[in-house]
Amino acid sequence: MRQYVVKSDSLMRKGVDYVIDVNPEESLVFNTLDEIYANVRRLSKLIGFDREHVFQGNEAIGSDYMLFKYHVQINGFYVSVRVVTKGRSIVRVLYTIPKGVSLSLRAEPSRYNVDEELTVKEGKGVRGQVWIPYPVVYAILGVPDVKANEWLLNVKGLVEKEVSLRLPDLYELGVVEINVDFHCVTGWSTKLTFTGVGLSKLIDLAKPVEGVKWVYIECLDSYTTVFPYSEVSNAIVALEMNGKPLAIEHGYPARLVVPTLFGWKSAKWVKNVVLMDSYVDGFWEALGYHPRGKVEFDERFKEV
Ligand SMILES: Nc1nc2c(c(=O)[nH]1)N[C@H]1C(S)=C(S)[C@@H](COP(=O)(O)O)O[C@H]1N2
Ligand SMILES: [Mo]
Repeated sequence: MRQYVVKSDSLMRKGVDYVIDVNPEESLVFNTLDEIYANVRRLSKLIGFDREHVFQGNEAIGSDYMLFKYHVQINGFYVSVRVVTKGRSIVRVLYTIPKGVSLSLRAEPSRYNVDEELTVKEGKGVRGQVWIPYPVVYAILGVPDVKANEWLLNVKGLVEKEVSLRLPDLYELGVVEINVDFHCVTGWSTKLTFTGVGLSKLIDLAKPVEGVKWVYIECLDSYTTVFPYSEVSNAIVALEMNGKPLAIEHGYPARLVVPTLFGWKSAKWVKNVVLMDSYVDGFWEALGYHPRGKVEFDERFKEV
């Protein structure tokens, strides 16, 4: 088993000090809820966390994964325990440790090898999605207070010159309209039309330097996410949805749309596009979700 400490600025916003990401490595097979519990308690004890876990519920994530949730109360704080299963095996256990809880757990700094995660793919296609007529609104860190006049979209990181654009500047770059199948990792899909500027157009203005591998996104609500640089050609900075300016809850003034990747990569209220040469978790990635999230490979959770 490997257990890593994971930190994320956006999780901090939710009062989470750090996450412990446990990858059991050996195959932990279960048939009943009791067996999941017993396996997870055993892993918990191995990291020095010997407390009763209270079962909260579970949900299907696509057709291959289930997410079982437990919590443990410590001095009035909740440690949440998220157990990712695939078929009849436990693939990951994630503990979110809130600020204010002092625990000394056995975990090491992350040595997560993201390159390993991106290899070995057998494009089996997306599975377990249900089509719905309109997208469900998510705002895990709340809908931010947007001042469109002051808003700037910045391209920074490994660039020759940082670029900052206002909303009218984006329209001046020229917009395109795309019809997309939008897939949320939790299992719904919907058809949408977006109007916006190709992300590569913005990035070209900033003249990226050699060696960029990842795009890290920071939003007004402190939400963050990340995806491979090679996906930029599929992405747009959307300003309109279904022919109307983005509604505030859908990301006004601008959101990313990366139709080849699951919905959590399509960050709303986007503020900074940061080009990087190495991988850093965003909000959901720190909670076990996939670094790439490619729909055609059904990439929902980290597995290595
Ligand atoms: N800033 C921000 N962007 C976000 C999210 C969020 O909570 N905050 N949720 C993501 C998820 S999980 C999905 S599926 C889509 C949903 O887009 P919608 O809220 O416009 O339907 O937004 C993504 N972008
Ligand atoms: Mo989602």
